[in-house]
Amino acid sequence: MSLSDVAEQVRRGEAFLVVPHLRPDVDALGSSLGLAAVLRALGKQASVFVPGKLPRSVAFLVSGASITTSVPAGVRFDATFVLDTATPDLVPAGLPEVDRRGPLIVLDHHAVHDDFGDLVVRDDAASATAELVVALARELGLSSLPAACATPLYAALAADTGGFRYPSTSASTLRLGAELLDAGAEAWPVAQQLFEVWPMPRLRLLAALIDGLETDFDGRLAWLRVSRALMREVGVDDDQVDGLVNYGRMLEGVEVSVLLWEWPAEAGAQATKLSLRSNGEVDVAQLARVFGGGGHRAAAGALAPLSMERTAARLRAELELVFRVSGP
Ligand SMILES: [Mn+2]
Repeated sequence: MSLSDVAEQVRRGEAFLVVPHLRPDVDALGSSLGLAAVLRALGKQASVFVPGKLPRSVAFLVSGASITTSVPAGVRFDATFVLDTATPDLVPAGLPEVDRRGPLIVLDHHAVHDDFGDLVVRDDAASATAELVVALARELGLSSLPAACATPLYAALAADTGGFRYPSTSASTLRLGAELLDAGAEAWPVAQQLFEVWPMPRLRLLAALIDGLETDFDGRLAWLRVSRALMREVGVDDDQVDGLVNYGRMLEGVEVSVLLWEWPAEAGAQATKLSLRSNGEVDVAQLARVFGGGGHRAAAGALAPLSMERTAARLRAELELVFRVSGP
């Protein structure tokens, strides 16, 4: 399937539902807000549906009524877009029945993913899902990008490229960034929201994490662990743990950084969230796959229905194979 099929659906429809993945990150929500702005610029109706509590890290993207926490009643959508979502279990619950939501259109850039959706455009060469939103806008004949999509799409690009640093950053990524600045995005305020202005509890959590950092496999692996007890002690919630795995990768010699994160489990069950980062040598998306997750070569994650210790043991066994193959 191609963007022209998706564009055809848009041309034929009037009202669209746009949904980022659960606990949306900046690319998921920024792409959703950007797509809604593109659809509105074409004279369509668009609702961005984000149920539940909005992660603090993406709150800066939202103003006024730009998102809704419940699907508007009585509206029949011509299609529902699901953005930046690798697996169906990351699609939020509460979507309308199929006769009210229309076909499910997936726009995504995850290399490792499940197959779901009625129309799927997935390009793992795209640095962010935001790139696909812009490509769709062009396919739909928008000659310039509407001002309302500038900041959310610029933020999405900057977030998923680590501030235009990761190998996914191409000349066209930078050209698109420039175009979004021309359309009204501001580089420094976005960068501050993405990479600076941390609340004190998050800095304290980082200090505790670095304090507890352990290396393994002759320094090629960094382990970071976050327990619920530590989170309570420093006063952070789950959305402030996101992204801290990157600090393990900063240590010289580390090829893979693992953050194990005790997940709130129901009815006595145990669960552990894994965040994985690599310097590009090891494909951590394949490791995440072992635990039913997905992601990109250098950044991936999963939720394991296991205790932290059992998750660590299972992952270590996998890593033993990986490191044996790739050699020192
Ligand atoms: Mn993304």
